[in-house]
Amino acid sequence: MAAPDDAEPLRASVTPADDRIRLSHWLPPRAGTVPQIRMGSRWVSLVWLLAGGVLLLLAAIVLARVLYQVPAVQEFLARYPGSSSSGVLPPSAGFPWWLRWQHFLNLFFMMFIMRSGLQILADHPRLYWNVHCTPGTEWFRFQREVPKDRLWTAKDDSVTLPSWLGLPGIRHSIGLARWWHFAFDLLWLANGVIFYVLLFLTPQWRRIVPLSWDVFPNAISVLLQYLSLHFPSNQSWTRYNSAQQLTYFLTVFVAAPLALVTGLLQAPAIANRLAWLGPLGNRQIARSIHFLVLCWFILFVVVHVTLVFLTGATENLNHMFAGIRGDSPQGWILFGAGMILVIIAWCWVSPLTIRHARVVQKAGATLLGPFLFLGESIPPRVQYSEKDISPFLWPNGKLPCSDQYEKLVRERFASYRLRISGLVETPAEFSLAELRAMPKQEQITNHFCIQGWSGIAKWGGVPMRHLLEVVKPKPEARYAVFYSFGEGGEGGVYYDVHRIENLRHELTILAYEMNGSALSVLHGAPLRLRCENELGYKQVKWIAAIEFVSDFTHLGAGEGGYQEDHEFFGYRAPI
Ligand SMILES: Nc1nc2c(c(=O)[nH]1)N[C@H]1C(S)=C(S)[C@@H](COP(=O)(O)O)O[C@H]1N2
Ligand SMILES: [Mo]
Repeated sequence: MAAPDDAEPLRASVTPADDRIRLSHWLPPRAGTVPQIRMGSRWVSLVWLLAGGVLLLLAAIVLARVLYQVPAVQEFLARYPGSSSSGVLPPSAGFPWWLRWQHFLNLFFMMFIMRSGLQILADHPRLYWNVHCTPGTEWFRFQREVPKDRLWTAKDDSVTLPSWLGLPGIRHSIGLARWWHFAFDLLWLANGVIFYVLLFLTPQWRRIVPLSWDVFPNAISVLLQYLSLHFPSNQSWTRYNSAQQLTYFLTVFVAAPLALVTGLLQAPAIANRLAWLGPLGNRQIARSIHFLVLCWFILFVVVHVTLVFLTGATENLNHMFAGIRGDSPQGWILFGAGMILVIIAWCWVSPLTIRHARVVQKAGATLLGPFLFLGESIPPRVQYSEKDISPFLWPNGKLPCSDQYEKLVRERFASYRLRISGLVETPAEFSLAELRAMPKQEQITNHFCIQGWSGIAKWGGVPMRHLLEVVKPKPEARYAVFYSFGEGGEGGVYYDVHRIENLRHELTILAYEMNGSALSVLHGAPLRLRCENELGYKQVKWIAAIEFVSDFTHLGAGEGGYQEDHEFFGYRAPI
Protein backbone atom coordinates (compact mmCIF):
# COMPACT_ATOMS: atom_id res chain seq x y z
CA MET A 1 0.00 0.00 0.00
CA ALA A 2 1.29 3.49 -0.79
CA ALA A 3 2.47 5.69 2.08
CA PRO A 4 -0.34 7.88 3.45
CA ASP A 5 1.19 11.17 2.32
CA ASP A 6 1.19 10.23 -1.35
CA ALA A 7 -2.24 8.61 -1.15
CA GLU A 8 -4.88 9.95 -3.51
CA PRO A 9 -6.95 12.50 -1.53
CA LEU A 10 -10.26 11.03 -2.76
CA ARG A 11 -9.40 7.82 -0.97
CA ALA A 12 -10.67 9.47 2.22
CA SER A 13 -14.08 10.01 0.61
CA VAL A 14 -14.70 6.33 -0.01
CA THR A 15 -17.22 5.21 2.60
CA PRO A 16 -17.66 1.84 4.27
CA ALA A 17 -20.74 -0.26 3.52
CA ASP A 18 -23.00 -2.62 5.43
CA ASP A 19 -22.70 -6.37 5.01
CA ARG A 20 -26.46 -6.68 4.93
CA ILE A 21 -29.32 -4.79 3.33
CA ARG A 22 -30.87 -2.16 5.57
CA LEU A 23 -34.24 -1.29 4.13
CA SER A 24 -34.09 2.21 5.68
CA HIS A 25 -31.07 3.01 3.47
CA TRP A 26 -32.14 1.06 0.42
CA LEU A 27 -33.80 2.43 -2.69
CA PRO A 28 -37.42 3.06 -1.62
CA PRO A 29 -40.02 0.70 -3.12
CA ARG A 30 -41.77 1.72 -6.33
CA ALA A 31 -44.74 -0.19 -7.68
CA GLY A 32 -44.77 -1.29 -11.27
CA THR A 33 -47.91 -1.73 -13.37
CA VAL A 34 -49.77 -4.89 -14.28
CA PRO A 35 -47.71 -6.43 -17.12
CA GLN A 36 -48.77 -5.13 -20.50
CA ILE A 37 -48.15 -6.40 -24.00
CA ARG A 38 -48.17 -4.21 -27.06
CA MET A 39 -50.46 -5.39 -29.84
CA GLY A 40 -50.03 -3.11 -32.82
CA SER A 41 -50.20 0.33 -31.29
CA ARG A 42 -52.32 -0.67 -28.28
CA TRP A 43 -51.24 -1.94 -24.90
CA VAL A 44 -53.17 -4.93 -23.59
CA SER A 45 -53.04 -5.82 -19.92
CA LEU A 46 -52.04 -9.33 -18.93
CA VAL A 47 -55.27 -9.60 -16.93
CA TRP A 48 -57.30 -9.31 -20.15
CA LEU A 49 -55.05 -11.79 -21.89
CA LEU A 50 -55.47 -14.30 -19.06
CA ALA A 51 -59.22 -13.77 -19.05
CA GLY A 52 -59.21 -14.25 -22.82
CA GLY A 53 -57.17 -17.42 -22.36
CA VAL A 54 -59.68 -18.88 -19.92
CA LEU A 55 -62.57 -18.05 -22.27
CA LEU A 56 -60.71 -19.67 -25.15
CA LEU A 57 -60.12 -22.77 -23.06
CA LEU A 58 -63.83 -22.98 -22.24
CA ALA A 59 -64.73 -22.50 -25.90
CA ALA A 60 -62.23 -25.20 -26.85
CA ILE A 61 -63.82 -27.59 -24.36
CA VAL A 62 -67.29 -26.98 -25.80
CA LEU A 63 -65.99 -27.41 -29.34
CA ALA A 64 -64.09 -30.58 -28.43
CA ARG A 65 -67.19 -32.08 -26.80
CA VAL A 66 -69.20 -31.37 -29.96
CA LEU A 67 -66.49 -32.78 -32.20
CA TYR A 68 -66.22 -35.89 -30.03
CA GLN A 69 -69.71 -36.90 -31.18
CA VAL A 70 -68.86 -36.65 -34.88
CA PRO A 71 -68.37 -40.13 -36.46
CA ALA A 72 -65.35 -39.06 -38.51
CA VAL A 73 -63.68 -37.81 -35.33
CA GLN A 74 -64.51 -41.07 -33.58
CA GLU A 75 -62.82 -42.89 -36.44
CA PHE A 76 -59.78 -40.65 -36.12
CA LEU A 77 -59.61 -41.31 -32.38
CA ALA A 78 -59.85 -45.05 -32.97
CA ARG A 79 -57.08 -44.91 -35.54
CA TYR A 80 -54.84 -42.72 -33.36
CA PRO A 81 -55.66 -43.64 -29.75
CA GLY A 82 -53.07 -41.25 -28.35
CA SER A 83 -49.77 -43.04 -28.01
CA SER A 84 -47.17 -43.34 -30.70
CA SER A 85 -46.30 -46.85 -31.83
CA SER A 86 -42.75 -46.14 -30.68
CA GLY A 87 -41.81 -45.33 -27.13
CA VAL A 88 -43.01 -48.34 -25.17
CA LEU A 89 -40.78 -49.40 -22.30
CA PRO A 90 -40.62 -52.80 -20.63
CA PRO A 91 -42.55 -52.68 -17.33
CA SER A 92 -39.29 -53.42 -15.51
CA ALA A 93 -37.86 -50.06 -16.62
CA GLY A 94 -40.19 -48.15 -14.30
CA PHE A 95 -39.02 -44.88 -12.77
CA PRO A 96 -35.46 -45.46 -11.48
CA TRP A 97 -34.19 -43.62 -8.41
CA TRP A 98 -31.91 -41.28 -10.39
CA LEU A 99 -34.82 -40.15 -12.54
CA ARG A 100 -36.96 -39.40 -9.51
CA TRP A 101 -34.15 -37.49 -7.79
CA GLN A 102 -33.39 -35.50 -10.91
CA HIS A 103 -37.04 -34.63 -11.35
CA PHE A 104 -37.20 -33.32 -7.78
CA LEU A 105 -33.87 -31.46 -7.97
CA ASN A 106 -34.98 -29.90 -11.23
CA LEU A 107 -38.13 -28.49 -9.70
CA PHE A 108 -36.22 -27.36 -6.61
CA PHE A 109 -33.53 -25.55 -8.64
CA MET A 110 -36.09 -24.05 -11.02
CA MET A 111 -37.79 -22.32 -8.12
CA PHE A 112 -34.62 -20.31 -7.39
CA ILE A 113 -33.92 -19.68 -11.05
CA MET A 114 -37.40 -18.42 -11.89
CA ARG A 115 -37.74 -16.20 -8.82
CA SER A 116 -34.32 -14.59 -9.22
CA GLY A 117 -34.92 -14.32 -12.96
CA LEU A 118 -38.07 -12.29 -12.37
CA GLN A 119 -36.13 -10.13 -9.92
CA ILE A 120 -33.54 -9.45 -12.62
CA LEU A 121 -36.30 -8.59 -15.09
CA ALA A 122 -37.82 -6.11 -12.61
CA ASP A 123 -34.60 -4.10 -12.64
CA HIS A 124 -35.38 -3.02 -16.21
CA PRO A 125 -39.05 -3.94 -16.54
CA ARG A 126 -39.17 -3.56 -20.33
CA LEU A 127 -38.52 -5.91 -23.25
CA TYR A 128 -37.71 -5.05 -26.84
CA TRP A 129 -37.74 -6.81 -30.22
CA ASN A 130 -35.11 -4.41 -31.55
CA VAL A 131 -31.44 -4.02 -30.72
CA HIS A 132 -31.86 -0.69 -28.89
CA CYS A 133 -33.67 0.20 -25.70
CA THR A 134 -35.43 3.34 -26.84
CA PRO A 135 -38.37 4.11 -24.55
CA GLY A 136 -41.62 3.66 -26.44
CA THR A 137 -40.35 0.75 -28.55
CA GLU A 138 -41.00 -2.01 -25.99
CA TRP A 139 -43.31 -4.96 -26.72
CA PHE A 140 -43.70 -5.79 -23.03
CA ARG A 141 -43.44 -3.74 -19.86
CA PHE A 142 -44.68 -3.58 -16.30
CA GLN A 143 -43.68 0.00 -15.79
CA ARG A 144 -45.27 3.23 -16.97
CA GLU A 145 -44.03 5.28 -19.92
CA VAL A 146 -40.70 6.98 -19.31
CA PRO A 147 -41.36 10.53 -18.04
CA LYS A 148 -40.06 13.16 -20.41
CA ASP A 149 -40.11 16.17 -18.10
CA ARG A 150 -37.30 15.13 -15.76
CA LEU A 151 -34.11 13.11 -15.59
CA TRP A 152 -35.15 9.47 -15.39
CA THR A 153 -32.32 7.01 -14.84
CA ALA A 154 -32.40 3.27 -15.41
CA LYS A 155 -32.24 2.86 -11.64
CA ASP A 156 -35.33 5.08 -11.21
CA ASP A 157 -37.07 2.76 -13.64
CA SER A 158 -36.65 -0.42 -11.57
CA VAL A 159 -39.78 -1.66 -9.81
CA THR A 160 -40.71 -3.69 -6.74
CA LEU A 161 -42.06 -7.21 -7.18
CA PRO A 162 -44.30 -8.88 -4.59
CA SER A 163 -41.77 -9.83 -1.90
CA TRP A 164 -42.83 -13.50 -1.84
CA LEU A 165 -42.23 -13.75 -5.57
CA GLY A 166 -38.94 -12.01 -6.29
CA LEU A 167 -35.68 -13.25 -4.88
CA PRO A 168 -34.62 -11.45 -2.67
CA GLY A 169 -37.89 -9.61 -3.14
CA ILE A 170 -36.93 -5.96 -2.77
CA ARG A 171 -36.47 -3.30 -5.41
CA HIS A 172 -33.17 -3.11 -7.32
CA SER A 173 -31.70 -6.18 -5.68
CA ILE A 174 -30.37 -7.44 -9.00
CA GLY A 175 -26.83 -7.83 -7.64
CA LEU A 176 -27.97 -10.47 -5.17
CA ALA A 177 -30.58 -11.98 -7.50
CA ARG A 178 -27.83 -12.65 -10.04
CA TRP A 179 -25.79 -14.70 -7.57
CA TRP A 180 -28.79 -16.94 -6.96
CA HIS A 181 -29.68 -17.07 -10.63
CA PHE A 182 -26.18 -18.02 -11.79
CA ALA A 183 -25.36 -20.38 -8.92
CA PHE A 184 -28.58 -22.33 -9.42
CA ASP A 185 -28.10 -22.22 -13.19
CA LEU A 186 -24.88 -24.14 -12.62
CA LEU A 187 -26.59 -26.71 -10.42
CA TRP A 188 -29.48 -26.97 -12.86
CA LEU A 189 -27.12 -27.42 -15.81
CA ALA A 190 -25.11 -30.08 -13.97
CA ASN A 191 -28.37 -31.87 -13.15
CA GLY A 192 -29.39 -31.52 -16.79
CA VAL A 193 -26.14 -32.93 -18.16
CA ILE A 194 -26.37 -35.95 -15.85
CA PHE A 195 -29.99 -36.35 -16.96
CA TYR A 196 -29.09 -36.30 -20.66
CA VAL A 197 -26.36 -38.91 -20.08
CA LEU A 198 -28.42 -41.29 -17.95
CA LEU A 199 -31.43 -40.87 -20.20
CA PHE A 200 -29.50 -42.27 -23.15
CA LEU A 201 -27.56 -44.88 -21.19
CA THR A 202 -30.89 -46.43 -20.16
CA PRO A 203 -34.11 -47.10 -22.12
CA GLN A 204 -35.67 -44.03 -20.47
CA TRP A 205 -35.01 -41.77 -23.47
CA ARG A 206 -37.74 -43.65 -25.35
CA ARG A 207 -40.31 -42.08 -23.08
CA ILE A 208 -39.69 -38.58 -24.37
CA VAL A 209 -38.00 -38.86 -27.76
CA PRO A 210 -40.66 -39.42 -30.44
CA LEU A 211 -39.43 -41.75 -33.18
CA SER A 212 -42.42 -41.86 -35.48
CA TRP A 213 -44.42 -39.17 -37.27
CA ASP A 214 -47.64 -40.61 -35.87
CA VAL A 215 -46.74 -38.72 -32.68
CA PHE A 216 -48.45 -35.67 -34.24
CA PRO A 217 -51.91 -37.13 -35.02
CA ASN A 218 -51.73 -38.98 -31.72
CA ALA A 219 -50.96 -35.74 -29.87
CA ILE A 220 -53.98 -34.11 -31.53
CA SER A 221 -56.04 -37.11 -30.48
CA VAL A 222 -54.87 -36.75 -26.86
CA LEU A 223 -55.64 -33.05 -26.91
CA LEU A 224 -59.17 -33.77 -28.19
CA GLN A 225 -59.67 -36.40 -25.51
CA TYR A 226 -58.49 -34.10 -22.70
CA LEU A 227 -60.48 -31.12 -23.96
CA SER A 228 -63.65 -33.16 -24.37
CA LEU A 229 -63.02 -34.38 -20.81
CA HIS A 230 -62.68 -38.01 -21.91
CA PHE A 231 -59.26 -38.57 -20.40
CA PRO A 232 -57.18 -41.26 -22.12
CA SER A 233 -56.14 -44.17 -19.94
CA ASN A 234 -53.01 -43.52 -17.93
CA GLN A 235 -50.26 -45.86 -19.12
CA SER A 236 -47.34 -43.79 -18.00
CA TRP A 237 -45.54 -46.64 -16.23
CA THR A 238 -44.53 -47.97 -19.63
CA ARG A 239 -45.29 -45.15 -22.08
CA TYR A 240 -46.20 -41.51 -22.25
CA ASN A 241 -48.98 -40.37 -24.51
CA SER A 242 -47.99 -38.38 -27.58
CA ALA A 243 -48.90 -34.99 -26.13
CA GLN A 244 -46.66 -35.73 -23.15
CA GLN A 245 -43.90 -36.95 -25.44
CA LEU A 246 -43.97 -33.81 -27.53
CA THR A 247 -44.12 -31.34 -24.65
CA TYR A 248 -41.46 -33.14 -22.60
CA PHE A 249 -39.24 -33.35 -25.65
CA LEU A 250 -39.67 -29.64 -26.37
CA THR A 251 -39.02 -28.72 -22.75
CA VAL A 252 -35.94 -30.90 -22.29
CA PHE A 253 -34.32 -30.55 -25.71
CA VAL A 254 -35.44 -27.15 -26.97
CA ALA A 255 -36.52 -24.85 -24.14
CA ALA A 256 -33.73 -25.76 -21.70
CA PRO A 257 -30.84 -25.32 -24.19
CA LEU A 258 -32.48 -22.14 -25.49
CA ALA A 259 -32.57 -20.75 -21.95
CA LEU A 260 -28.83 -21.37 -21.65
CA VAL A 261 -27.93 -19.85 -25.01
CA THR A 262 -30.10 -16.75 -24.65
CA GLY A 263 -28.78 -16.29 -21.11
CA LEU A 264 -25.17 -16.34 -22.27
CA LEU A 265 -25.91 -13.97 -25.15
CA GLN A 266 -26.78 -11.26 -22.63
CA ALA A 267 -23.21 -11.20 -21.31
CA PRO A 268 -20.85 -8.53 -22.66
CA ALA A 269 -17.87 -10.89 -22.83
CA ILE A 270 -19.84 -13.36 -24.95
CA ALA A 271 -22.01 -11.04 -27.03
CA ASN A 272 -18.86 -9.08 -27.79
CA ARG A 273 -17.49 -12.05 -29.71
CA LEU A 274 -20.68 -13.07 -31.45
CA ALA A 275 -21.75 -9.88 -33.17
CA TRP A 276 -21.61 -11.76 -36.49
CA LEU A 277 -24.89 -13.30 -35.39
CA GLY A 278 -26.43 -9.89 -36.06
CA PRO A 279 -29.67 -9.10 -34.23
CA LEU A 280 -29.89 -12.79 -33.18
CA GLY A 281 -26.79 -12.27 -31.07
CA ASN A 282 -28.05 -9.01 -29.60
CA ARG A 283 -28.73 -8.76 -25.91
CA GLN A 284 -32.26 -7.36 -26.23
CA ILE A 285 -33.48 -10.05 -28.61
CA ALA A 286 -31.82 -12.68 -26.39
CA ARG A 287 -33.46 -11.16 -23.32
CA SER A 288 -36.90 -11.24 -24.96
CA ILE A 289 -36.47 -14.88 -26.00
CA HIS A 290 -35.10 -15.74 -22.53
CA PHE A 291 -38.33 -14.32 -21.11
CA LEU A 292 -40.50 -16.29 -23.57
CA VAL A 293 -38.68 -19.46 -22.48
CA LEU A 294 -39.61 -18.58 -18.89
CA CYS A 295 -43.25 -18.19 -20.03
CA TRP A 296 -43.06 -21.63 -21.65
CA PHE A 297 -41.73 -23.14 -18.41
CA ILE A 298 -44.47 -21.48 -16.36
CA LEU A 299 -47.17 -22.69 -18.76
CA PHE A 300 -45.60 -26.15 -18.73
CA VAL A 301 -45.56 -26.29 -14.93
CA VAL A 302 -49.18 -25.17 -14.66
CA VAL A 303 -50.50 -27.66 -17.24
CA HIS A 304 -48.22 -30.48 -16.08
CA VAL A 305 -49.13 -30.16 -12.41
CA THR A 306 -52.83 -29.79 -13.20
CA LEU A 307 -52.82 -32.97 -15.29
CA VAL A 308 -50.75 -34.90 -12.75
CA PHE A 309 -53.54 -34.31 -10.28
CA LEU A 310 -56.46 -34.74 -12.70
CA THR A 311 -55.31 -37.98 -14.30
CA GLY A 312 -54.76 -40.16 -11.25
CA ALA A 313 -52.76 -38.29 -8.63
CA THR A 314 -51.93 -41.31 -6.47
CA GLU A 315 -50.69 -43.41 -9.39
CA ASN A 316 -48.70 -40.50 -10.87
CA LEU A 317 -47.11 -39.50 -7.56
CA ASN A 318 -46.22 -43.13 -6.87
CA HIS A 319 -44.40 -43.24 -10.22
CA MET A 320 -42.38 -40.06 -9.97
CA PHE A 321 -41.77 -39.87 -6.22
CA ALA A 322 -41.77 -43.48 -5.00
CA GLY A 323 -40.91 -45.40 -8.16
CA ILE A 324 -43.75 -47.86 -7.64
CA ARG A 325 -47.13 -48.57 -9.29
CA GLY A 326 -50.51 -48.87 -7.65
CA ASP A 327 -52.43 -47.02 -4.97
CA SER A 328 -50.00 -47.09 -2.02
CA PRO A 329 -49.84 -43.75 -0.13
CA GLN A 330 -46.05 -43.73 -0.44
CA GLY A 331 -46.03 -41.35 -3.40
CA TRP A 332 -48.15 -38.81 -1.52
CA ILE A 333 -45.87 -39.01 1.53
CA LEU A 334 -42.68 -38.44 -0.45
CA PHE A 335 -44.31 -35.71 -2.52
CA GLY A 336 -45.51 -34.02 0.68
CA ALA A 337 -42.01 -34.16 2.16
CA GLY A 338 -40.58 -32.67 -1.03
CA MET A 339 -43.12 -29.84 -1.01
CA ILE A 340 -42.36 -29.04 2.64
CA LEU A 341 -38.71 -28.66 1.66
CA VAL A 342 -39.68 -26.40 -1.22
CA ILE A 343 -41.90 -24.24 1.00
CA ILE A 344 -39.22 -23.90 3.67
CA ALA A 345 -36.62 -22.92 1.09
CA TRP A 346 -39.09 -20.52 -0.53
CA CYS A 347 -39.78 -18.73 2.75
CA TRP A 348 -36.21 -18.64 4.01
CA VAL A 349 -34.17 -17.64 1.03
CA SER A 350 -35.14 -13.95 0.77
CA PRO A 351 -34.82 -12.99 4.46
CA LEU A 352 -31.55 -14.93 4.54
CA THR A 353 -30.26 -13.05 1.50
CA ILE A 354 -31.18 -9.65 2.95
CA ARG A 355 -29.56 -10.48 6.26
CA HIS A 356 -26.42 -12.09 4.91
CA ALA A 357 -26.04 -10.23 1.65
CA ARG A 358 -22.25 -10.13 1.84
CA VAL A 359 -22.09 -13.87 2.40
CA VAL A 360 -24.32 -14.49 -0.62
CA GLN A 361 -22.09 -12.19 -2.70
CA LYS A 362 -18.88 -13.90 -1.60
CA ALA A 363 -20.26 -17.42 -1.95
CA GLY A 364 -21.59 -16.61 -5.42
CA ALA A 365 -18.30 -15.06 -6.52
CA THR A 366 -16.38 -18.09 -5.24
CA LEU A 367 -18.65 -20.63 -6.91
CA LEU A 368 -18.69 -18.77 -10.21
CA GLY A 369 -15.08 -17.59 -9.95
CA PRO A 370 -13.60 -19.75 -12.72
CA PHE A 371 -16.33 -18.73 -15.18
CA LEU A 372 -16.03 -15.04 -14.35
CA PHE A 373 -12.27 -15.25 -14.69
CA LEU A 374 -12.59 -16.98 -18.04
CA GLY A 375 -15.15 -14.46 -19.26
CA GLU A 376 -13.03 -11.52 -18.23
CA SER A 377 -9.99 -12.85 -20.05
CA ILE A 378 -11.76 -12.87 -23.44
CA PRO A 379 -10.48 -9.68 -25.08
CA PRO A 380 -13.38 -7.66 -26.49
CA ARG A 381 -13.13 -7.08 -30.23
CA VAL A 382 -16.52 -6.21 -31.56
CA GLN A 383 -17.16 -2.93 -33.22
CA TYR A 384 -20.29 -1.71 -34.89
CA SER A 385 -20.82 0.79 -37.66
CA GLU A 386 -22.20 4.33 -37.56
CA LYS A 387 -25.65 3.15 -38.66
CA ASP A 388 -25.87 0.85 -35.61
CA ILE A 389 -25.58 3.72 -33.11
CA SER A 390 -28.53 3.76 -30.72
CA PRO A 391 -30.79 6.81 -30.83
CA PHE A 392 -31.03 6.73 -27.03
CA LEU A 393 -28.70 5.55 -24.28
CA TRP A 394 -30.29 5.19 -20.86
CA PRO A 395 -28.49 7.31 -18.28
CA ASN A 396 -27.51 5.90 -14.92
CA GLY A 397 -25.95 7.20 -11.72
CA LYS A 398 -26.27 10.30 -9.57
CA LEU A 399 -24.90 13.44 -11.25
CA PRO A 400 -22.02 15.03 -9.33
CA CYS A 401 -23.27 18.05 -7.41
CA SER A 402 -20.18 19.38 -5.63
CA ASP A 403 -19.26 23.09 -6.02
CA GLN A 404 -15.94 21.97 -7.41
CA TYR A 405 -17.59 19.97 -10.20
CA GLU A 406 -20.15 22.68 -10.96
CA LYS A 407 -17.37 25.19 -11.30
CA LEU A 408 -15.55 22.87 -13.70
CA VAL A 409 -18.70 22.56 -15.82
CA ARG A 410 -19.14 26.34 -15.92
CA GLU A 411 -15.60 26.87 -17.16
CA ARG A 412 -15.86 23.93 -19.58
CA PHE A 413 -13.27 21.98 -17.65
CA ALA A 414 -10.49 24.48 -18.40
CA SER A 415 -8.85 23.91 -15.01
CA TYR A 416 -9.67 20.20 -14.89
CA ARG A 417 -6.67 17.98 -14.15
CA LEU A 418 -6.79 14.20 -14.22
CA ARG A 419 -4.61 13.06 -11.32
CA ILE A 420 -2.75 9.79 -11.75
CA SER A 421 -0.98 8.66 -8.61
CA GLY A 422 -0.07 5.70 -6.43
CA LEU A 423 2.27 2.93 -7.54
CA VAL A 424 3.55 4.55 -10.75
CA GLU A 425 7.04 5.67 -11.84
CA THR A 426 5.77 9.08 -12.96
CA PRO A 427 2.73 10.41 -11.14
CA ALA A 428 1.12 13.04 -13.32
CA GLU A 429 -1.70 15.50 -13.85
CA PHE A 430 -3.20 16.01 -17.28
CA SER A 431 -5.43 18.77 -18.54
CA LEU A 432 -8.13 17.90 -21.08
CA ALA A 433 -6.09 19.66 -23.76
CA GLU A 434 -3.12 17.44 -22.95
CA LEU A 435 -5.28 14.35 -23.09
CA ARG A 436 -6.74 15.43 -26.42
CA ALA A 437 -3.20 15.86 -27.77
CA MET A 438 -2.44 12.22 -27.04
CA PRO A 439 -3.18 9.41 -29.55
CA LYS A 440 -6.94 9.22 -30.05
CA GLN A 441 -8.99 6.09 -30.51
CA GLU A 442 -12.59 5.86 -31.67
CA GLN A 443 -14.77 2.81 -31.19
CA ILE A 444 -18.41 1.96 -31.73
CA THR A 445 -19.41 -0.48 -29.03
CA ASN A 446 -22.37 -1.85 -27.12
CA HIS A 447 -22.83 -0.83 -23.49
CA PHE A 448 -24.22 -3.56 -21.20
CA CYS A 449 -25.83 -2.31 -17.99
CA ILE A 450 -26.27 -4.96 -15.32
CA GLN A 451 -29.94 -3.97 -15.20
CA GLY A 452 -30.56 -5.47 -18.62
CA TRP A 453 -30.59 -2.53 -21.03
CA SER A 454 -27.91 -1.95 -23.62
CA GLY A 455 -27.08 0.64 -26.25
CA ILE A 456 -24.54 1.23 -28.98
CA ALA A 457 -22.51 4.44 -29.05
CA LYS A 458 -19.35 5.80 -30.57
CA TRP A 459 -16.71 6.70 -28.04
CA GLY A 460 -13.52 8.71 -28.61
CA GLY A 461 -10.63 9.11 -26.21
CA VAL A 462 -7.18 8.10 -25.05
CA PRO A 463 -6.36 4.39 -25.06
CA MET A 464 -5.60 3.29 -21.51
CA ARG A 465 -2.57 1.37 -22.79
CA HIS A 466 -1.07 4.69 -23.91
CA LEU A 467 -1.58 6.26 -20.48
CA LEU A 468 -0.01 3.18 -18.89
CA GLU A 469 3.09 3.74 -21.00
CA VAL A 470 3.23 7.36 -19.88
CA VAL A 471 2.84 6.87 -16.12
CA LYS A 472 4.49 3.40 -15.96
CA PRO A 473 2.89 1.36 -13.17
CA LYS A 474 5.48 -0.11 -10.82
CA PRO A 475 5.89 -3.90 -10.77
CA GLU A 476 3.95 -4.17 -7.50
CA ALA A 477 0.95 -2.27 -8.94
CA ARG A 478 -1.85 -4.69 -9.80
CA TYR A 479 -4.98 -2.58 -9.92
CA ALA A 480 -6.15 0.87 -10.93
CA VAL A 481 -8.79 2.67 -8.85
CA PHE A 482 -10.97 5.10 -10.80
CA TYR A 483 -12.43 7.81 -8.54
CA SER A 484 -15.39 9.88 -9.65
CA PHE A 485 -16.52 13.42 -8.90
CA GLY A 486 -19.92 11.88 -8.29
CA GLU A 487 -21.29 10.05 -5.30
CA GLY A 488 -22.98 6.67 -5.28
CA GLY A 489 -26.60 6.10 -4.32
CA GLU A 490 -25.98 5.96 -0.55
CA GLY A 491 -23.41 8.79 -0.49
CA GLY A 492 -19.63 8.47 -0.53
CA VAL A 493 -17.51 8.79 -3.64
CA TYR A 494 -18.25 6.45 -6.58
CA TYR A 495 -15.22 4.40 -7.52
CA ASP A 496 -14.33 1.18 -9.23
CA VAL A 497 -11.23 -0.99 -9.43
CA HIS A 498 -9.87 -2.72 -12.54
CA ARG A 499 -7.01 -5.16 -12.91
CA ILE A 500 -4.24 -3.57 -14.93
CA GLU A 501 -4.44 -6.37 -17.54
CA ASN A 502 -8.02 -5.35 -18.13
CA LEU A 503 -6.84 -1.85 -19.03
CA ARG A 504 -4.42 -3.14 -21.65
CA HIS A 505 -7.22 -4.49 -23.85
CA GLU A 506 -7.37 -2.89 -27.26
CA LEU A 507 -10.81 -1.40 -26.54
CA THR A 508 -10.16 0.13 -23.12
CA ILE A 509 -10.14 3.93 -23.37
CA LEU A 510 -10.68 7.05 -21.31
CA ALA A 511 -13.42 8.66 -23.37
CA TYR A 512 -13.90 12.42 -23.72
CA GLU A 513 -16.22 12.16 -26.76
CA MET A 514 -19.51 10.40 -27.38
CA ASN A 515 -21.09 10.06 -30.82
CA GLY A 516 -18.70 12.64 -32.26
CA SER A 517 -19.34 15.43 -29.71
CA ALA A 518 -17.72 16.35 -26.42
CA LEU A 519 -18.95 13.99 -23.69
CA SER A 520 -22.06 15.43 -22.02
CA VAL A 521 -22.34 15.89 -18.27
CA LEU A 522 -25.08 13.24 -18.25
CA HIS A 523 -22.82 10.62 -19.79
CA GLY A 524 -19.69 11.39 -17.76
CA ALA A 525 -17.91 14.64 -18.69
CA PRO A 526 -15.07 15.32 -18.73
CA LEU A 527 -13.85 11.71 -18.78
CA ARG A 528 -15.32 8.25 -18.46
CA LEU A 529 -13.93 4.78 -18.75
CA ARG A 530 -14.86 2.40 -21.56
CA CYS A 531 -13.75 -1.13 -20.76
CA GLU A 532 -15.83 -3.20 -23.14
CA ASN A 533 -15.62 -6.66 -21.57
CA GLU A 534 -17.33 -5.49 -18.39
CA LEU A 535 -20.84 -4.44 -17.36
CA GLY A 536 -21.81 -0.78 -17.12
CA TYR A 537 -21.15 -0.16 -13.44
CA LYS A 538 -17.43 -0.68 -13.99
CA GLN A 539 -17.37 2.17 -16.55
CA VAL A 540 -16.79 5.00 -14.09
CA LYS A 541 -18.17 8.37 -15.24
CA TRP A 542 -16.98 11.87 -14.20
CA ILE A 543 -13.48 10.58 -13.50
CA ALA A 544 -11.49 12.79 -11.10
CA ALA A 545 -8.43 10.62 -10.45
CA ILE A 546 -6.81 7.26 -11.06
CA GLU A 547 -4.71 5.58 -8.39
CA PHE A 548 -2.56 2.50 -8.91
CA VAL A 549 -2.52 0.09 -5.99
CA SER A 550 -1.33 -3.40 -5.14
CA ASP A 551 -4.50 -4.29 -3.28
CA PHE A 552 -7.96 -2.79 -2.83
CA THR A 553 -9.24 -4.37 0.36
CA HIS A 554 -8.57 -1.11 2.29
CA LEU A 555 -11.13 0.78 0.16
CA GLY A 556 -14.77 0.96 1.30
CA ALA A 557 -16.04 -2.51 2.09
CA GLY A 558 -13.07 -3.91 0.19
CA GLU A 559 -15.08 -5.41 -2.68
CA GLY A 560 -13.45 -3.42 -5.47
CA GLY A 561 -16.00 -0.74 -6.25
CA TYR A 562 -18.97 1.26 -5.07
CA GLN A 563 -21.63 -1.05 -6.47
CA GLU A 564 -19.64 -4.06 -5.33
CA ASP A 565 -19.56 -2.61 -1.79
CA HIS A 566 -23.10 -1.26 -1.58
CA GLU A 567 -25.19 -3.36 -3.97
CA PHE A 568 -23.29 -6.65 -3.76
CA PHE A 569 -22.38 -6.71 -7.45
CA GLY A 570 -19.40 -8.82 -8.53
CA TYR A 571 -15.91 -7.43 -8.89
CA ARG A 572 -15.56 -9.27 -12.19
CA ALA A 573 -18.44 -8.39 -14.48
CA PRO A 574 -18.08 -10.10 -17.85
CA ILE A 575 -21.58 -11.65 -17.63
N1 LIG B 1 -19.52 7.97 -11.26
C1 LIG B 1 -20.41 7.08 -11.67
N2 LIG B 1 -20.16 6.36 -12.77
C2 LIG B 1 -21.05 5.45 -13.21
C3 LIG B 1 -22.26 5.23 -12.51
C4 LIG B 1 -22.50 5.98 -11.35
O1 LIG B 1 -23.53 5.83 -10.69
N3 LIG B 1 -21.56 6.91 -10.96
N4 LIG B 1 -23.16 4.30 -12.98
C5 LIG B 1 -22.62 3.24 -13.83
C6 LIG B 1 -23.65 2.46 -14.47
S1 LIG B 1 -24.53 1.41 -13.48
C7 LIG B 1 -23.86 2.50 -15.82
S2 LIG B 1 -24.95 1.44 -16.57
C8 LIG B 1 -23.18 3.49 -16.67
C9 LIG B 1 -24.21 4.29 -17.42
O2 LIG B 1 -23.60 5.11 -18.35
P1 LIG B 1 -24.47 6.17 -19.14
O3 LIG B 1 -25.24 6.95 -18.12
O4 LIG B 1 -23.52 6.99 -19.91
O5 LIG B 1 -25.38 5.38 -20.03
O6 LIG B 1 -22.37 4.36 -15.92
C10 LIG B 1 -21.65 3.77 -14.88
N5 LIG B 1 -20.77 4.75 -14.32
MO1 LIG C 1 -25.62 -0.06 -14.84
